Amino acid sequence: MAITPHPARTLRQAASNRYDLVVLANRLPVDHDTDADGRPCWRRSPGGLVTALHPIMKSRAGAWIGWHGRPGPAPTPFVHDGIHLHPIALTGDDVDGYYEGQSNATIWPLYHDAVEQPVFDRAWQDGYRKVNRRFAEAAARVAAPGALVWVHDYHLQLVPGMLRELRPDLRIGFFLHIPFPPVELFCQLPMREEILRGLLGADLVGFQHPSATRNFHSLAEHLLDAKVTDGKIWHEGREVVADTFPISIDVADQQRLALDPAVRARAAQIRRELGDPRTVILAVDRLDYTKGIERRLSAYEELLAEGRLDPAETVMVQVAVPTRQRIDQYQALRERVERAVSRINGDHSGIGRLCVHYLHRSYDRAELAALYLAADVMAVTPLRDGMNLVAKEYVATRTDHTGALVLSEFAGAAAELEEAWLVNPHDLDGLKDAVTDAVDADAEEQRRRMEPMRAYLRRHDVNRWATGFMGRLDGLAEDWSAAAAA
Ligand code: GDG
Repeated sequence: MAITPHPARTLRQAASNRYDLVVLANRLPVDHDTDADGRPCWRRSPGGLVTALHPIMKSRAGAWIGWHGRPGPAPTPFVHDGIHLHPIALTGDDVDGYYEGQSNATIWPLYHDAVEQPVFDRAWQDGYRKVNRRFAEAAARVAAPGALVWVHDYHLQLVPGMLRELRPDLRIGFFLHIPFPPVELFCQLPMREEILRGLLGADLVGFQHPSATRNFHSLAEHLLDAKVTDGKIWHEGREVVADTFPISIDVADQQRLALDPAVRARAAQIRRELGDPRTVILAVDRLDYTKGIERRLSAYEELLAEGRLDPAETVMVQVAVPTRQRIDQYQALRERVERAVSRINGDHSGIGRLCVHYLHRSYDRAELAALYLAADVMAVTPLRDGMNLVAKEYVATRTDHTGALVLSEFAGAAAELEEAWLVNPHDLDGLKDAVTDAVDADAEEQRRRMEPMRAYLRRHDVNRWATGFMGRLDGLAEDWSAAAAA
């Protein structure tokens, strides 16, 4: 992974340039790190968004605006790995109000079917407005005349509207990575109209799943009396297109990892370290209440207790990546999950033979790929999820068409990976049946399901997602220039 010294390589020119393509996301695509000599440096973040946008950002010499991850002053704009990075400063209060409060304790649970109670706090709303304005103003400063600006995710829903006021010449796209809720739920939001108007500041609004797009259309009709025809929303004399663009992964790169001899050797070693069980069931999630970790553990616990899974032959590996650890609901979830894991292990494990390996940490991509290779069954059971890239990564890793994916109907990925064992995670009996069916599936059944999913993914990789969205926005821009010239 490329490492650039920080901030010595800052390019002064980056601060003064104006860009034809500007991306805004809560986080910059780099993380603070230290190099081999202990000096601070930046390291490219592992996330899928970075991978997706990197080639386009490089070829179009784009700029990326985002938070650098620590409260306090922002570093000077700099270039990393060919992308111009413009850090946004967040104070400690901004982190509390905008990020942990309004974004992650209000909007996040509400947009995920309120599977946890959203918290409404007026001070957080002000923080959200203030930080969204900061992002919008930064974009207004660096975008070239007529530039394309692509705003990402639920943290920045006011930005399109704010930016349109500041710079009506820009073409603005917005993509929501998480679900968009039904009207009745959305309408709980005290900022509901402000957020909807913010989103409608974009020319193109993209969602992961057709149901999210439909919810957005209905909301515009319901709340603003907007006219919706053919996916276009007429709002304040403008046309806003809302459509579905399911995100994906870098399939070729995932396959490359899966075929790497070192990764394959590591997968074999993992199985040995787990005691060479007949069945390895794997789950990989951020430790988030939307991911259905507790339901999955309950299903596994009941299957062991009923003797439908043999604890001497079955191991579950649960990777639970630490996330949002300062938020109360996440601390409470961690306690509940850890209690459940120790209860299952107390009741069903033996000496040197754990039923659940619970790993509360993050892993690099190679180790994750080795885990995917080592797993007979991958259990992805969110209560609600925008897409779920882990499910796609598992399928892309299984180059020999073995393995079995149990996938929640409430993950966006279920609309595409239709051959998985699709489950309703709220239906514990259904979930248990799906897990045992997947455990018992023979090689032929595994191939029958895996082959079409792999073929689908090869055709729908992340590059197609990024170029599809950008191409659509570019196309809209061309339509308008032609209309203006006519
Ligand atoms: C949001 C939406 C939507 C996981 N553990 C480690 C690690 N990961 C990587 C995975 C995967 C990514 O993180 C997780 O993506 P998901 O899609 O599963 O979930 P969210 O983080 O909730 O993402 C989601 C996504 O945005 C994209 O639009 O699909 O619905 O909620 O790529 O491999 N990466 C590393 N170490 C880990 O331990 N490096």
